[in-house]
Amino acid sequence: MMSTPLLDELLTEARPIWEAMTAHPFLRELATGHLPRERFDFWVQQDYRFVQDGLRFLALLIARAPDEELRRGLLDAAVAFRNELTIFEDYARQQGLQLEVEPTPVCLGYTSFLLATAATGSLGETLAVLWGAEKAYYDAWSTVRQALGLAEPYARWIENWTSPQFAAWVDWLGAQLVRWSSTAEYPTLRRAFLATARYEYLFWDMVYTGTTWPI
Ligand code: MP5
Repeated sequence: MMSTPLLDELLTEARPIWEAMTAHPFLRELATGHLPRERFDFWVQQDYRFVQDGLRFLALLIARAPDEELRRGLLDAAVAFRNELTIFEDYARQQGLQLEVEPTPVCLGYTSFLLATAATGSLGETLAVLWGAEKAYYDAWSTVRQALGLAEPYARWIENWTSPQFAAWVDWLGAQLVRWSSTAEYPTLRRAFLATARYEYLFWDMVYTGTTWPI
């Protein structure tokens, strides 16, 4: 994985929440085969919503990308996101799981934060948020893979977020973040990255506890 002073600084500052995220009971129970299937299915439903809004976020970012290299890399990612939706849809079909669900407060909060950043944040801030979300999934699913390998029924998801192609995409994004941010905006980037790490933790916690709207 790529390492630069900026990326190291972001990860170092977020370390406590990052470690809590990768050690979350949802991931621990998933990795040891003890996660109740209904908890996993709840994650499937909410993450499907997340990826759908992730595509809208990417589209906003593509529209703002100042050069061809950034635009094309993000376009390739949009195709990958689109293909990822079929993993969720295939699973839902096999399990008879409904995917048309309302986003929970945490899911809605996180996706609203993403879309607001892409619409009104700086380019560097938006890349910091995207790199944070992708690196979080790479690290989270890598801990699952270390314990479980490519075990069913999770193999396609584990493979999706731990493959060499995904690792290369996360690295490329980190390089774009370094390329498109100035040292003057580092404090803003740190805040955006930390908020992303906190939302990543909250997302696992929300699906683990089943936290949704009160009524
Ligand atoms: C990702 C995700 C990774 N699917 N869900 C959350 C809550 N965070 C990050 O994004 P992608 O588009 O699936 O690679």
